[in-house]
Amino acid sequence: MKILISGFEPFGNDAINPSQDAVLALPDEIEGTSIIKVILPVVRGEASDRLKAKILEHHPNVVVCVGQAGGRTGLTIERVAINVDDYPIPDNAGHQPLDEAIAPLGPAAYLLTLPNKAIVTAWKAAGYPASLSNTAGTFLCNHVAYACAHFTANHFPNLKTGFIHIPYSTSQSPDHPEAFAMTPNDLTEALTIALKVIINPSHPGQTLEGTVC
Ligand code: PCA
Repeated sequence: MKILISGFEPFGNDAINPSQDAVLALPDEIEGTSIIKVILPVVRGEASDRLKAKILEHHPNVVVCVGQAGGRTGLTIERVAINVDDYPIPDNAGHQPLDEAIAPLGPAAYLLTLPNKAIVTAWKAAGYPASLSNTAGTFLCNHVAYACAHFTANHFPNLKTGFIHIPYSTSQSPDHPEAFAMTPNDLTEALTIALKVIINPSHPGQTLEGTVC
């Protein structure tokens, strides 16, 4: 089994993106499963193109995308990605589409297919604040989640895809003193826990074969 996991480069006013650091800190193998890592630019089009190229290169069984959601007060896993680009700030190349479709002929939304609730349960059991989120926003994270789901629905329908938003890391606390943050080690551990749930789904009613939301 192979899992492709992506993080993002820093964007906006932040010099660090904890998703990049947490993804790169993961081991190359967990419980016999290869963990393939890729860091995506925060640039419309380029981010999903790089992810699609990695899918075509490695043919993973699962794709887990990870991004920063500064200001959230815990780990969140996304239930849905919507067919909307409506950027609150410009991306790293200066694009700021407003109310545009990601895929003009695509469906309005995709329900993502990771074992969301099992992952939230495992995070909570490890003592981390965590919840299922019903919006990935309308910036690059939602864009990549949607583009990945759309691409795989059309080309690799058995491939499971999903999106994890992590909060700020404590290494960003000097710039965001009031915001909730987790240590870099805990963020990497949280991703490891999510990957272990995906590798060994055991939550009743929710496995890789079917997500009960
Ligand atoms: N977070 C942004 C884009 C990149 C990232 O890490 C988002 O939530 O859309």
